Amino acid sequence: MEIFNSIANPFCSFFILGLLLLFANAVSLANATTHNHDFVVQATPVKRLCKTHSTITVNGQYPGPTLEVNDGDTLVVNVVNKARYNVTIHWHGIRQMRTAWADGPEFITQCPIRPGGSYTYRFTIQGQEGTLWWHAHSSWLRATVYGALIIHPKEGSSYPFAKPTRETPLLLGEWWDANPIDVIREALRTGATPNVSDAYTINGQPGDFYNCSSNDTVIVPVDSGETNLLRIINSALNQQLFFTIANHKLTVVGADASTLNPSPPQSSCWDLVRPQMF
Ligand SMILES: [Cu+2]
Repeated sequence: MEIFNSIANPFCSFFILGLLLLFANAVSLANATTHNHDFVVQATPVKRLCKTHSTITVNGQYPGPTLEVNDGDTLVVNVVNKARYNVTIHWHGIRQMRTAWADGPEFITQCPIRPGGSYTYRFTIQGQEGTLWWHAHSSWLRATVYGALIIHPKEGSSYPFAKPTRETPLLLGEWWDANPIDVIREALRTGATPNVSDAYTINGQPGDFYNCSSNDTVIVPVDSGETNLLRIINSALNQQLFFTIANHKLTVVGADASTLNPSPPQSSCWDLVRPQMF
């Protein structure tokens, strides 16, 4: 009997500890959500700088859809390739914990999705919050196949700074008045640097300095005195970009899906080393 007790007691404590761990795990997973999305990669007529191109997009949108999740959530994205190029999607800045095959760079973590094929990415966001982005990781498809990936704090927790009045994603990009795939192919063929882009874009729009663009400038409405959270993504391919707002100071509260604490730096201009996200 005594022998039985000395074995049974430690076993019993391990059993209870195991039950407690299981329970704690279930509680932490209770609020986590699984987000299902379909990404159809397809040629879409897009008119910029007075000319319509057959542009590769996701779901016909340029830039592509914005994904919004909470820390702890799972993303399931079924990518269907209806374009004539190979494609993969990279989830830029996501720490792929035990899901390295979902990272996306072609020929590094996966074979490309062939025209007519599909692939489902599945991963969980763990311990990250802020602004990231997703983009194609095959050739130069990422010139037009990209979008914002916004990670809100875990359900029930808040930002470590005052709640902003508004949140606005700003995706800075480049537009070629040509097929971007042709631009990189030509550069590889000749050994020269790729042709520079024909316009810089904000949320896919070149703005009113460019031809045929004056009606499509991105306008973010703000009221005097309010605090705005700008989610700035440098989705340009080749250029280093600088971001500033005339007569305003910017406070950086986070970078690369981490918040900066406790005293965020202030400046009037930020240098965005590609492809950083603030
Ligand atoms: Cu990337």
